[in-house]
Amino acid sequence: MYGSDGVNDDSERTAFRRTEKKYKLYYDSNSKSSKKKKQPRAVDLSEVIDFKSISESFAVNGDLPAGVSKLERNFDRPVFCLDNCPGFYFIPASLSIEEQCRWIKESLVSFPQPPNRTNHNALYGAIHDLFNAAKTSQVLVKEVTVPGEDISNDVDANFHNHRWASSEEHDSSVNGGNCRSISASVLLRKLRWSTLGLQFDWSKRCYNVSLPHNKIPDALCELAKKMAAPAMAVGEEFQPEAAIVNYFSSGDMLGGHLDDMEADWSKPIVSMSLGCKAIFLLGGKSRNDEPLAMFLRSGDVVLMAGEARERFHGVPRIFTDIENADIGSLEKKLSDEDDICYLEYIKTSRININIRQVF
Ligand SMILES: O=C(O)CCC(=O)C(=O)O
Repeated sequence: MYGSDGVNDDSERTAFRRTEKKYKLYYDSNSKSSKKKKQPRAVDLSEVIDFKSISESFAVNGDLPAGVSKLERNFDRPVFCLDNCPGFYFIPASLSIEEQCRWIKESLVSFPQPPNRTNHNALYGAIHDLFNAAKTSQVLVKEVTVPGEDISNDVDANFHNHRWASSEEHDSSVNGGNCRSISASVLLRKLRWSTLGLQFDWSKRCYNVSLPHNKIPDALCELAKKMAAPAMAVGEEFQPEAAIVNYFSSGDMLGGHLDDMEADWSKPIVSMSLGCKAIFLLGGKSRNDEPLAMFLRSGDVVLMAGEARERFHGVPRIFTDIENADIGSLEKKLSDEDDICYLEYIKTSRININIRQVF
């Protein structure tokens, strides 16, 4: 799902691709070659819909721009809709700062814990306690126990028999024996997704109900049920059965796609944004349809249900620079010594938790 930096032949072929390219992070070519810090290429953001300012002016004078309306439904904050996109709902600043901090921490500490799977499973097997290991500068070590084994020819790169070791311990074992290692902080930076509840099998693009899994934590279920309400038929309750947590760092993007593996598309996907600001593209049923671009900030919730689920969507850009990341309140809230490790991560990252009813 993550796009690469490479500009390939069909990169300009569809309207969706062209818009992705417009907003994607590129560095100015002349600053790349110099010794100076690379500068992101300037991009025109004037066409990006900003629901924060829409919400602020709506609160002051009740005005809304053409094409945007407020859902006439009892909810504890304004829910905005796009007139040309039934089933799409935007709830700006829906999560309190406390909720944002809580779910950032859970996303880093508990969501990647087995039996939940992450992108690291394929290469390293199940990894326990990744965030704490990164915090304490641990390295993941695989000891090669078979005498005479040639590591370089070992095609099975799985670290299934791994353990965490301190750097010093690791250094001494390197001196004395045969082992491979990777630091926890590198693995944390390379964490791209984790899955909660029913586990999604990316290779087959389907839910694999036979994979071991835990239920989605109750508190997240309750939150998702509450947030889903504007998109649910009156009297029906959303049933959270699976969630995908996406982790983005600077330069990462989520290419245009559909989420089409759930049985009942009338049920919403509840999508929560945490950390650095991003651009979200909402396209049409074909990649040839021109997508709308909108900002997603920490605490925003998006619902996609019914017809909106047939629309291509993606995230071409996250902003990690101080002026644009828009995480001032999070920075304040996470400034205690105990929370610095979370702050360090989220200052240059974005997390998206999207929760689904599968059946
Ligand atoms: O990161 C986001 O806001 C969107 C995530 C998404 O579209 C997905 O995981 O299917």
